[in-house]
Amino acid sequence: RYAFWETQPVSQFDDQAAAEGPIDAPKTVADVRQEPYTLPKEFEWSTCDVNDTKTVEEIYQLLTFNYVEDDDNMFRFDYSQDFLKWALQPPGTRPEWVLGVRVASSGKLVGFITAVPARVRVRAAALAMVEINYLCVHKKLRAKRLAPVLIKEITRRVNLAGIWQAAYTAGVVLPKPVATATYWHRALQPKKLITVNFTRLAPRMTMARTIKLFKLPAEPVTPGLRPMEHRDIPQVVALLGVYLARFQIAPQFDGEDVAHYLLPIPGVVHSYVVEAEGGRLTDMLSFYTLPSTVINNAQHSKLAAAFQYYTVPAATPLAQLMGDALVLAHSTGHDVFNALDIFQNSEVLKTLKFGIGDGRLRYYLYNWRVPAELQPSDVGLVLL
Ligand code: NHW
Ligand code: EN5
Repeated sequence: RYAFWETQPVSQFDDQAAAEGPIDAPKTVADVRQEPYTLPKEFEWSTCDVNDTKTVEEIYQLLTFNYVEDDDNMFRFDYSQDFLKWALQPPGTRPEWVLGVRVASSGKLVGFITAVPARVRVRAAALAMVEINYLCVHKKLRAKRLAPVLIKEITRRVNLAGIWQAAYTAGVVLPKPVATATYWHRALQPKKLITVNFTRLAPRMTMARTIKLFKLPAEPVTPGLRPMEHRDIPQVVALLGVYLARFQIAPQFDGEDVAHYLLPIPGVVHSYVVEAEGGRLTDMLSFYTLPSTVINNAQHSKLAAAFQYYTVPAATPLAQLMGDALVLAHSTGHDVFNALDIFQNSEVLKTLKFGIGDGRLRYYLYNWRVPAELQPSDVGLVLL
């Protein structure tokens, strides 16, 4: 059934109880194959420099036309070039982990996969990992077994740095999810969402009543809420450290990580802190901008989605913080706010008028076994 994944050090569906921890026998960098894996002869490997304007444009084009779609092929993610440059260069980035496949004769980019370093805690174990993302094969080259070669080559390149575990998410079912999360959606521009068939007018609802139902205030309600700044980094590290400790799987962010992943970047990542008397930060919220192409619609070609990122409720209730995130996403031009049922979100999604989506997001670990599948509420990790 899974000709490739059965050969990999991942939990299998029929795994009998085994000890928590690595699946492969321990290795050293000296054990790692030195030569790149062999591609079919018409293709070649290409390390992609995202700071090169031409290269990032090529990556953007490949993903915009060939990356993830919903189950009915109505929307396709449209990660911006600024987003990709941000997501692919966190602290500790290695250039050889932005891996492309090109057609040898023309140089056309037709395959892609990336790894970024991350410290991720899985239950009691803090692991030096990579996060794998942006696996993509051009639509015309599907089902030719290129994906397994991309995965093996990025694994080799990561292993050469002495890293043996990875975390990744996917909509599809593979051996074997560590958790399965569900997407929820909160309409910010209901009329547009209905026009593009992202959602439908509810039975016995008029457009006017729908617009009123989803109307949001112009300003957030939390006193002291303001955009995050550089000087906030130490306090944000502390807030996140305390909060993420509750989850069974969560990143461990240091100051450099927080600076990279959370300082606001216009049109990419939006982060706000709640400042109390004396400059003490009590809570934070963040979301990122990830538009989708609307695949076949006469009126609109893009959908502007905001995705919940890291949110830390402490002095402010989660429902209020998330409510303010909706207000801020609305006022910055987003059409919909998406969140998963991870963190403590399940407690607030319905109250905030989120509706359940048709998409699932499975969380996976490479070369790490957990004793049992986790609940979405055990997950404190967001991959971009
Ligand atoms: S999930 C998004 C993945 N990308 C897309 O869905 C874009 C649209 N689709 C495509 O581009 C986020 C192609 O359909 C892809 C497959 C490239 C997906 N993950 O080449 P073949 C990520 O980026 C397996 C893993 O013939 P294709 C996370 C499939 O089950 N495996 O198919 C990425 C089959 O294996 P099997 C996937 O359609 C994590 C084999 O690929 C997969 O032309 C990567 C078929 O290959 C997916 N999303 O290309 C793993 N989709 O066993 C990282 C299909 O069933 C692991 N497959 O025979 C860790 C590595 C690092 C470790 C370091 C210690
Ligand atoms: C790597 N970082 O399925 C991630 N999106 O629900 C890669 N559905 O937008 C893997 N089908 O439910 C990502 N509207 C996997 C996700 C792939 C994309 C995906 C889903 C998530 C989605 C929308 C549109 C569905 C169109 C038809 C959806 C209904 C929402 C509605 C909101 C208002 C209240 C009722 C429900």
